[in-house]
Amino acid sequence: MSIINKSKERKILVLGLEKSGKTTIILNFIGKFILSDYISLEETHNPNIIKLEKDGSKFTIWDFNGKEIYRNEFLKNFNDYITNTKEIFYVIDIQDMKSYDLTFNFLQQIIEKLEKFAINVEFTFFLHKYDHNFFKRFPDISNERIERFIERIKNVIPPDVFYEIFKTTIYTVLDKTHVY
Ligand SMILES: Nc1nc2c(ncn2[C@@H]2O[C@H](COP(=O)(O)OP(=O)(O)OP(=O)(O)O)[C@@H](O)[C@H]2O)c(=O)[nH]1
Ligand SMILES: [Mg+2]
Repeated sequence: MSIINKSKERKILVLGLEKSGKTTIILNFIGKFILSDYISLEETHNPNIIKLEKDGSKFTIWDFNGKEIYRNEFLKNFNDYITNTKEIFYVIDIQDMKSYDLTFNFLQQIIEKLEKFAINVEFTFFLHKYDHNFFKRFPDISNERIERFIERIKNVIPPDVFYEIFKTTIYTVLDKTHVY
């Protein structure tokens, strides 16, 4: 794999199914911790491009809408979107087990395109909505399914592609205030 990224800005595409938490994660990334920003979230106007500077680096973040129509549009115009991309944030709603196959399928199609056009981008996977009470509501079996799903993801990524996998939830953004 070769090419891409001549630009100094770090271009990140944020992809995944609808309502998986992409915009939430971006708000978090840009340091917005105001609760009303999260509660009032609506589906993303596709794509929403956000420019920001963080820790001395410039970022351009492309926040996509995860509905099928927009996923197909993304795949159709893949070359236009992927130009200069350094990294893909891939967001998965870990609670939405019935959609595991669907999101895996979308990921697979993205990887096939990257391989076809010999483009190497880094991946960060967000196994999102990993809320603590989720595991209280579901027994161990859910954990096993998640582990199997993580293995599927690992197996589909080509060996020369750098990736990281994180378990995330908005509920760990906790502001602790000393009251006495
Ligand atoms: N339980 C739970 N809900 C979350 C978490 N993160 C986000 N949500 C909720 O999930 C819903 C969808 O979040 P968004 O960030 O709008 O999802 P999106 O992937 O940007 O959705 P589209 O733009 O429609 O593709 C919102 O109601 C969020 O409040 C989380 O960690 N746990
Ligand atoms: Mg969104």
